[in-house]
Amino acid sequence: MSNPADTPERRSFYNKIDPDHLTPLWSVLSDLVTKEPGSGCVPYLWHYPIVREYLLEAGELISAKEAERRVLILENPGLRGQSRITSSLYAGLQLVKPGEVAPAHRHTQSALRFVIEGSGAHTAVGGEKTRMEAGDFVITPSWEWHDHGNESDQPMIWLDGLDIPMVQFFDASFAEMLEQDEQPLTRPEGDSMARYGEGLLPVDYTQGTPTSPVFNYPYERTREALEALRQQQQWDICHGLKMRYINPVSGDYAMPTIGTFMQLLPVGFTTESYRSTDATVFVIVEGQGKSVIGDTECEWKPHDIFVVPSWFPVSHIALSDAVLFSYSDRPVQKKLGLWRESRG
Ligand code: 1HN
Repeated sequence: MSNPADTPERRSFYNKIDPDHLTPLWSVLSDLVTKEPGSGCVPYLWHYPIVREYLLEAGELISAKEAERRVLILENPGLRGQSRITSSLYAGLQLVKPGEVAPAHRHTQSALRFVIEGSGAHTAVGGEKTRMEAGDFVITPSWEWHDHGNESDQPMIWLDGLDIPMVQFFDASFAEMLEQDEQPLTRPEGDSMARYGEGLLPVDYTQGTPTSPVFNYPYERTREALEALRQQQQWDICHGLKMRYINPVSGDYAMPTIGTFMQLLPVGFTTESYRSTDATVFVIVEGQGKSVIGDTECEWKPHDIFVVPSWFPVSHIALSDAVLFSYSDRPVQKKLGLWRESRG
């Protein structure tokens, strides 16, 4: 499919209608309705040690309080200047140093934290504090107050994943700061896990929002589940052993706009080529290996971050036992009836 050629008569017609804010569809149709996905989003891998150095340097340049959030944005090389790692999602690496506070605010954008490094720093969400460890997946639902602090003696670094481009697309951004740096705590630490995350729910509980009421999914539990399941040796040819994080109330994804996943690939495992329409951000939790994304080869080590664009075939090769966290806009595409995958 290509657009009809311009002729002098046609161009003069286009120029004539232009001041009235009109433009011909036939000149742009094949760019609007493409045979296959193709946004400009490209495969790319960020080596963690490089970004980590820069982030620590940023830590000498500006405080978490002054920055509000001290973050280096991971910008897809094909989408520079747009604060996007994929067309629909944002990613950044955030540093909170010992003694710092990232002040309380709230916004309509939903956020996930995936903890890369450090131990014992906290985030407070909706009146409850949770201490974070490497590998934990932590949620900040839309419009919940959240602030971060670090009472440990080491810097903490995590990946922020947000649905910023989606909210931008819908022009539905609202945000506000709390007067105090830290929100008042109304529930003890562990309350939401006990209430919602133990295979139990308060007897008359009905959920008001689409986001999981569990807001910290500790890596310790996730890793234990993967380890128990690997004993079965039932490997999916495209995914190895791959689980999705759920909202225990509905069984749906933990967040309405972002799907999150954790997978284990045993040493020597090579996945069959797989593609899907949800461009996906991967974080290496454990292990070493390589992913072939279209024609691009990405060699990875722990804490590296890479992106697989929509409809690019991907195959992973584990050179040691490997654990990969990933996130994408799959819940949205599925709800809209848009999501497609192709295996093998
Ligand atoms: C945000 O609230 C956080 O709370 C991190 O840590 C990154 C990027 C854009 C908008 C809000 C946070 C963010 C953000």
